[in-house]
Amino acid sequence: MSRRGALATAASLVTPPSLTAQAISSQSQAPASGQRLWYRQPAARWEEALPLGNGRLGAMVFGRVAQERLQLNEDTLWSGAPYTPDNPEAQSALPEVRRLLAERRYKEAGELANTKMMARPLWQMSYGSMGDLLLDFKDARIPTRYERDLDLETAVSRVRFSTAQGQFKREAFVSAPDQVIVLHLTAGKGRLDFDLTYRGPREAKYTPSDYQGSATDLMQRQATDWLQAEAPGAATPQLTAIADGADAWLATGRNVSGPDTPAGLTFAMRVKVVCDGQVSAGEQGLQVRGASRVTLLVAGATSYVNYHDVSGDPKTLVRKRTEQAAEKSYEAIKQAHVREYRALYGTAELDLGRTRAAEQPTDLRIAAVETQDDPALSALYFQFARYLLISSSRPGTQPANLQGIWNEGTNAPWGSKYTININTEMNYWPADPAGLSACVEPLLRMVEELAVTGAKTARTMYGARGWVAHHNTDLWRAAAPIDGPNWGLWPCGGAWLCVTLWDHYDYTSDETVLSRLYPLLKGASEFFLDTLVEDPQGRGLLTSPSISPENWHPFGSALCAGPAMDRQIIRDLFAATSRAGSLLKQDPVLMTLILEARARIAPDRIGKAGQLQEWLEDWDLETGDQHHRHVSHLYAVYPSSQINVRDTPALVEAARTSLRRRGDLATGWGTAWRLCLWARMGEGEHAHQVLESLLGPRRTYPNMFDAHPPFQIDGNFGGAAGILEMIVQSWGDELILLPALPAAWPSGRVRGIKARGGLSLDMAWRRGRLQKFVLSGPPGKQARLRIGGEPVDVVLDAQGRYHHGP
Ligand code: FUC
Repeated sequence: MSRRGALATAASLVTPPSLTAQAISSQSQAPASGQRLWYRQPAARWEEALPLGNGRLGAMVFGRVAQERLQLNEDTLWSGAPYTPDNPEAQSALPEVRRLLAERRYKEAGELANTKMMARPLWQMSYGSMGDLLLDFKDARIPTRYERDLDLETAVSRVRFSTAQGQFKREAFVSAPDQVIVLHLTAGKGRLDFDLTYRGPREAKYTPSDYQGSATDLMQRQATDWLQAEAPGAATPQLTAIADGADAWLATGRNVSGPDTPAGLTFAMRVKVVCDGQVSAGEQGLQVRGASRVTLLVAGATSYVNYHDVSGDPKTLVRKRTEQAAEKSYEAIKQAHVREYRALYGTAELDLGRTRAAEQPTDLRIAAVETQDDPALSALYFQFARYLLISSSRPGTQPANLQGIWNEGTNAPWGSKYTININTEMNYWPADPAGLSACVEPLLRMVEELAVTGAKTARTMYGARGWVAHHNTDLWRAAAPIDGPNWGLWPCGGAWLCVTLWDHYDYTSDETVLSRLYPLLKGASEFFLDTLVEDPQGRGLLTSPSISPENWHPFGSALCAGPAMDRQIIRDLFAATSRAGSLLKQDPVLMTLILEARARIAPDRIGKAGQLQEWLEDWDLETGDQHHRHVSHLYAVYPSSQINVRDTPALVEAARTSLRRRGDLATGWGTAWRLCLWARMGEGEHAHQVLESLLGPRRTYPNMFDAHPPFQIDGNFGGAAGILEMIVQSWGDELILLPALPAAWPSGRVRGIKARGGLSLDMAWRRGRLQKFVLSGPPGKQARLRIGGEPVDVVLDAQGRYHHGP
């Protein structure tokens, strides 16, 4: 199909029959900056609604005409209560499990681990929704003009439409300074008459195709149901919703219980109406009549104080926040929000060029990725990821979970938890390079808490010093192995988080981060000093028991000793701990032990197909799933750089063989990881091909959320890291400019991209060649750049700058 033909088909799929072609073309102009997502129809499904957030509070805005729906989230509204899932039987079973593994009796080892070593309860607690606000408009009509958008430069979402009754505009954002979700509605000519109801958290509906299909289905919609409306929820015993004064509605409730764990949290949601019409309270909610301007101020909170304290008072908090916000004008709240948001978002820019494709609505661009040249869509994807990180992870909030903070129901996919065998780490891959170091603080705080719960797990399960976390954790910082040994009995989750945080320090050179991080690194390292075992065949030190996440070897269970990823992560952990220890002049004896142990870890191995071995044994060709989504053993190439094109060419060749065998088709995050890997290995065209499959409708929903499927935010973040990795790389004490530039991005520009050692880069290129750059950082700092494969040493001047080019 020709490019033109593909475009025409995609457009006709979503053109609502009720709007004429003329009406559509007379609608809004494409934005000048391009930094927005925009649509010509409201959201029919959750994956079309637009996400807003301040790190803690989230809202999905549907932009519907007859019934606006704001789906709400609060980042501490999880199931269950404080709990300690460590299994005391584990320690006595541990030597036997190890012995069975050393004797290659994998099936028996798996069975014993399954009965003796797993967490109690076996499953963790789940993140959930805080319900919905529904605004039902009286006498709604089909619009003659309609547009909704999300402006990434202000973090404000707008809906604008005209009907026979007038012109209507809505603006929504989530304010960090005022801690409220704000929806501002105005009517030019017409009137705003609507009923406002609150619907409590409920289960979301997922069909098998939500898990097995791709986002493509959502692009196939033939028509728009302009007056779509959902039913209000039924009352539940856990929820009370009442008028709270003449112009506010207050809902209070309890979270849901978790596996073998009672419900331990209370939550409150309060919405306050400020308007120039009449507000009255009824049985079901509030009625607003005869207004031309309405502002809704929504606060949400739970009784969560921290992972072992749930004594907060959410009702008082939501009253205070809504009343305080109501004392300010809408404009003042909005201005404070935009100022605060821009301080983060404005730090970095990316321009990859612009074609006419960029003038189309966002959903049509996603649908046509593989058939039209649209470099600006990659830049938009990058900036959308930055927007998502700012909106889901700010100092003081919870870290971004599997869905950031946006979740529709109480039955979230994979519990919308912290899966720390790839997903949580991937969430933070772009943070530092993309100028959002401030957003990493929640991850550091979570790991500080995990180091406390994980110390109990280490003692109880392994009789070891230090701390350990396995493949998942939750709001309550559970650290024991869950879900069964083939997924959960992996001791390197905490170590990988530590290395991710070390990278954060390496980028920022922030002394406070270093001093908070050192005890975490030290504890994680002590755990491995106590638990690594000698390979009976003398190949070196190994973890045992473990798995290669979440792949299987063919011998009856996934359990094994010393998978490649573990050895690679622990090598990085030990290196980071010893660097941190020497920088802070701490624990010299321990540091020597750590470096000695590091040198004895079994090295990476090349197998019979020339591949990098995923396991210590050469099992790769014998596994059932040759295209497995995880590429754990390639950790050493990216995000680590232990294996790299400069120092270890034979191993990088083996990694390339492994990656080719795995193929490019994977889940959203699996695709994003492959993108980062091809970029790291300097293969720009291959990386770009993988990027197109990530940005296209198989792996990206109309609202630009990543499709695992279902929605999982890691792909958005990993994708952004990969896009940057094609343009700038920072590893091995070098800053590499344009290392994997594809032909599709001949000219472009970046501003504010960060590199290790506190460096910041602005750069422009034309016709595939570097044109100019400015490097800034600490005055007098020496840096080694690599440009066109050649090393270039530079020294920053007294103002902390180095300038090259016109
Ligand atoms: C890991 C992955 C899955 C999914 C889940 C949340 O288990 O293997 O694909 O991303 O985390």
